[in-house]
Amino acid sequence: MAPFRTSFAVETNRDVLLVRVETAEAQGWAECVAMDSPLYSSEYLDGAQQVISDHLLPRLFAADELSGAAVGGLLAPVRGHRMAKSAVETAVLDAELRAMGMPLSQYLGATATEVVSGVSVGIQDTVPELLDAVEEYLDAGYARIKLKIEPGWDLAPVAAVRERFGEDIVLQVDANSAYHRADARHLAQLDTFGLLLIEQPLAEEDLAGNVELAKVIRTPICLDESIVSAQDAYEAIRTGACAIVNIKPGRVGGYLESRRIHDVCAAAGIPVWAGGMLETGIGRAANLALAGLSNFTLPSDISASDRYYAQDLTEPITMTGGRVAVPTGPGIGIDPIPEVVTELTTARTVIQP
Ligand code: OSB
Ligand code: MG
Repeated sequence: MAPFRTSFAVETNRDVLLVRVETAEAQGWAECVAMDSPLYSSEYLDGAQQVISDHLLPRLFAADELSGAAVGGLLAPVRGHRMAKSAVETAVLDAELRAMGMPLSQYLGATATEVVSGVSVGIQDTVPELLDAVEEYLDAGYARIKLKIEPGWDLAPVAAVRERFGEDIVLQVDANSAYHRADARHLAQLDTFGLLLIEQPLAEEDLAGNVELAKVIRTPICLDESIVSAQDAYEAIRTGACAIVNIKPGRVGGYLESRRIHDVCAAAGIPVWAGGMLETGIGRAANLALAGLSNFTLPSDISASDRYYAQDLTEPITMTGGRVAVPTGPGIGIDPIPEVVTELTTARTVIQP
């Protein structure tokens, strides 16, 4: 993949953990979005793999009956590890829905047939390189541009993009928690650029900091890392810590918790959009199903497969006219291409009851 730089890391290769569940009726697939190192959040790939094998699956094997809806309760005694839990729950749900012939979108209650597609643009070495990258995505048809920012790469790149592409492009920024409360006045200078939102300006734990920040800046604050449950979303909204929520199923423990967050936000009049974690087609397809819910009113970080991957694990997900179609097949609605998975597989573990 093309290198993707954020305030927390540079990603040039992605090791992907796929979970495949086999039941008597069907098989189900899911992608674990944990990254190599615990820099975006505390979870990381090897840890996720270990907690799935040693702590999550034994709890499912011990259950008399299993359904996607039951997984959350069975895994609740295990603290945290939401990305790992999400992968397990989604694979079980996918198998169940494939056996029933029901798309995940329908199961979740989604009605949209396509989703407005935005693209996340990493931190570049120079502003001209950034402008080239943004131009390429706008030419491709992406409906919204998100710029990764960090101290030293914020006002100037945003100003340059506005200057070059005008007021009409939909633009937002993501700090991945790189700023502090003391940076409020600095961040307020972003207000002149008409940004749709600023994502996760402060530390994951500093919910109250956003309440303070919101008194100083006019750009709406959207939370990503800080929201790991529906309860968090409720609390952030109640206290005024955010005006918008980014929902990532991995971060919050799965698609069912994602739907609860969607519902909490909808009830409070808070718009949501689907975040991304550089997923392959497996994770991307499931995110599309979720993003078809009615309160996903802002463009999502669900771009085409070719934004990151020359060769996806599935048939490529494509974007046309700034939109990506919600899959219509049963379950997540997409399958890994066996030869591609075989070729790229570096390790495989079979865990049985
Ligand atoms: O903060 O939204 C984020 C990628 C990896 C980890 C965190 C984030 C991101 C992105 C890219 O912004 C989203 C995508 O295109 O998948
Ligand atoms: Mg983010």
